[in-house]
Amino acid sequence: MAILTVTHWGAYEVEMAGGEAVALHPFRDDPDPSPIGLHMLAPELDRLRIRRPAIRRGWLEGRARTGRGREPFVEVSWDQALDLAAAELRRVIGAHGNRAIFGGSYGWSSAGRFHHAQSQVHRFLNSIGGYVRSTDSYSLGAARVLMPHIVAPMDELMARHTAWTVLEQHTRLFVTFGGVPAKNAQISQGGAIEHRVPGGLRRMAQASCRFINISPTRDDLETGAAFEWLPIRPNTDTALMLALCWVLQAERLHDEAFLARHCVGFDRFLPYLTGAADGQPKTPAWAAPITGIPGERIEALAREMAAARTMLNIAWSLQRAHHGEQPFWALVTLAAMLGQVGLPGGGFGLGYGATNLMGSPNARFSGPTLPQGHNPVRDFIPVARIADMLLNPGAPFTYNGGTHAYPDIRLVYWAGGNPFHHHQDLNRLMRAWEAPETVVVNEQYWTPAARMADIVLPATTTLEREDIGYANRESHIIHMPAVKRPAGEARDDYVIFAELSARLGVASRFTEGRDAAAWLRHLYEESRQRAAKAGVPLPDWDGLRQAGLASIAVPAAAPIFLSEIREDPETHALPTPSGRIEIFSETIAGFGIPDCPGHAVWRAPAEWLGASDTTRHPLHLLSDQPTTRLHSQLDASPLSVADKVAGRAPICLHPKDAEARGLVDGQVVRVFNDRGACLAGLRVTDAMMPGVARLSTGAWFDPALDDRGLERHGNPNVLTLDIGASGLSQGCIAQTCLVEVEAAPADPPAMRAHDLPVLLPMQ
Ligand SMILES: Nc1nc2c(c(=O)[nH]1)N[C@H]1C(S)=C(S)[C@@H](COP(=O)(O)OP(=O)(O)OC[C@H]3O[C@@H](n4cnc5c(=O)[nH]c(N)nc54)[C@H](O)[C@@H]3O)O[C@H]1N2
Ligand SMILES: Nc1nc2c(c(=O)[nH]1)N[C@H]1C(S)=C(S)[C@@H](COP(=O)(O)OP(=O)(O)OC[C@H]3O[C@@H](n4cnc5c(=O)[nH]c(N)nc54)[C@H](O)[C@@H]3O)O[C@H]1N2
Ligand SMILES: [Mo]
Repeated sequence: MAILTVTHWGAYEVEMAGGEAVALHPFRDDPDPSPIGLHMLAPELDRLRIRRPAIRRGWLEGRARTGRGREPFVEVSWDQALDLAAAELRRVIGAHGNRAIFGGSYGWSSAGRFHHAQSQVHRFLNSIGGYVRSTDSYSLGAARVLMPHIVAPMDELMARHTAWTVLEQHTRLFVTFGGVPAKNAQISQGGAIEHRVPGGLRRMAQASCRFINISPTRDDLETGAAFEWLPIRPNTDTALMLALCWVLQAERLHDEAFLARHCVGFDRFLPYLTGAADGQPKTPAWAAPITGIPGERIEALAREMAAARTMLNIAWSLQRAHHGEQPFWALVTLAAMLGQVGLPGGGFGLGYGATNLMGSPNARFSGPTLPQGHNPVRDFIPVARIADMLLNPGAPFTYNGGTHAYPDIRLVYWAGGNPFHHHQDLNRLMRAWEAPETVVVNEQYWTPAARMADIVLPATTTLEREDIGYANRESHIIHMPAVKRPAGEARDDYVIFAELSARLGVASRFTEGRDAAAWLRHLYEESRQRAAKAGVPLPDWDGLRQAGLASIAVPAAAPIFLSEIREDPETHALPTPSGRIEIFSETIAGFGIPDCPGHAVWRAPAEWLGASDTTRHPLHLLSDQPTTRLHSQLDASPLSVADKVAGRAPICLHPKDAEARGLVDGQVVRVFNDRGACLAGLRVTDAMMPGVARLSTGAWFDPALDDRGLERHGNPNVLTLDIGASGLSQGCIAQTCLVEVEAAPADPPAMRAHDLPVLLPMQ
């Protein structure tokens, strides 16, 4: 029996020698294993581990709030670190209440279900009286708020996508906005065990499904066959979708019966579409100069969609943009007008390719999760409003129809995320980060977030602790034994929080008298009962530990997205106010939010290629997800480092854009706008649309603190814009960003993100 471990990017077989893991190999049942995990034992990663608890010197000596990210750390014993952290939590709660603790702690952490850092930190903070939380995600900020109003909550929709086997059989035209990037489908939250997307796409192409990729980048689709690429200006897809809708109604190709039976509000949308409401018909001739796609192609495309079994797909990145609600709403509107929603292989998909989940057929049940307890604190922020919160305590913000106020935060606790990876406008976040009195971070590696903390507590990795691997609709549930001794003095997050709870007098509330082994058995057995109810037999805990894994059944009928509504829209009402698809939402219209009215609309984003003045920053920067890692995780691994250009993150430009600037492939460039500047390594490729630059996320933030403004590694978030998608969702808008690129200064400064901070012994 193989020893297995599970990561978000896949399961791996662990080769052991002398009781320790020595190598990792692809899981034999995975048809398309990801290379990301093969390097987890690399010495390049091991040297970046945090080995002892560490306290920033200025904080230790006088609680100084400046100096984060600049000062050395003093290494201390666990008892000293835990005593300091517990005393600080007690002080802040005593002086300001639990409303002064921000514990949103957004981030992906690791895959195992018990040692899931967010669940651990939330449970801990709840057991000491609560914390300010964050809502939604960076992934789906706009969609998570919009979709429940118009179709259903995102989690529900994601888990019910039409299976690849059905697409293969029935879909004749697959039109995707933003590709189906196989690089992204390497992962699934909790662990992509059987990678199905590359095979699914290949089999669809072999079954002669025609693909059209509408995207600023060609290479986010690979089907093994030729496909049509329609390059589109970033952030303009809504205009294109509206024009497609316009052609359908002008040519009476829209499905009036479907609209009448399954939707509400088409009549309220129609006057906007035809221009009766605002004097501007949303014709192909109107959309062509906005999108860069010829009007005749738009017209023909609408007819092609109406003539074939058509699946419309949209990448999540489209809603990670200013007015990001609109492309999702317009897509649903377009799919409703085509009337194929709920038919095998027709309708719409929300991110085939964004993760391995969509289109996976295995049975669904709720897996093991650590209960988080009760949070009595009502204050929250939409997740991407963290800098606003820290900079403007007390200021109002709108969210999903309500008006709220930013809390006054004195202590930030982070475990399992990297805000200096994920947030926009990092120079602004650096300023905001000086506001809290104390920042505590549990981390495995000396990441940018760990380096920006005051109290750093070293956490174990997946390989160093026993856990359970499980993800929604994956093929297996997997026992993950500890296969390695912890690095240095690293402890499990669970042990760290149990120790802090004991110091704060709530040990039994946090642990319920269980150690990690007892929790694993308890959580697994609870989940096994839920699985049994869903018709999925699983072995008991001892059985799973012995076998290493158990497979999860594939039900006889493969999922067909929303097919039940076609049977009977009354019995299978959607969880919207009307029970139907809402092309017009009375609820959203009733909120009276100027930048998000009651139906899909085109609104120009704050920055785009059609803006009235693009002379200083003429390139649209896309910061998509990286191919060789998950976000900032494992950035120092050999796989990730091999993809860099001249030691910096690669920035892709079209040959014409490179030539116009006198730049050549392989050189170091400076990417800049008024918010910041970074160095990057130039990669020239005709997979880009002219005018568009791509700098994937995840290069560890490497600010030259002596020379404010120049980031040395290629982290796109020194350039991105930190405003909300709209007053409805306040979602992250990383994809709305203009920049310019020029040659880097001679002798550019060396990249230092993978150096260790200065670590001093306790005097
Ligand atoms: N410009 C731009 N920015 C973006 C995006 C974009 O498209 N463009 N995308 C956004 C999106 S969709 C997302 S989801 C975010 C991702 O942002 P994050 O999820 O914050 O990024 P990760 O690098 O995955 O951070 C996870 C951290 O948890 C740590 N960790 C892992 N396991 C454990 C553990 O067991 N215990 C502890 N204590 N720590 C652990 C890892 O070392 C790592 O530092 O980024 C967002 N940022
Ligand atoms: N390897 C790897 N996989 C990942 C992740 C990772 O870090 N690494 N992160 C995971 C996470 S947390 C998430 S949320 C998902 C994110 O999934 P997505 O948000 O879908 O992924 P992105 O890579 O940001 O963007 C997908 C494609 O959209 C295109 N695009 C960008 N803007 C536009 C636009 O305005 N119009 C059109 N038509 N296309 C556009 C980009 O060119 C890109 O190729 O990925 C997940 N998968
Ligand atoms: Mo995400």
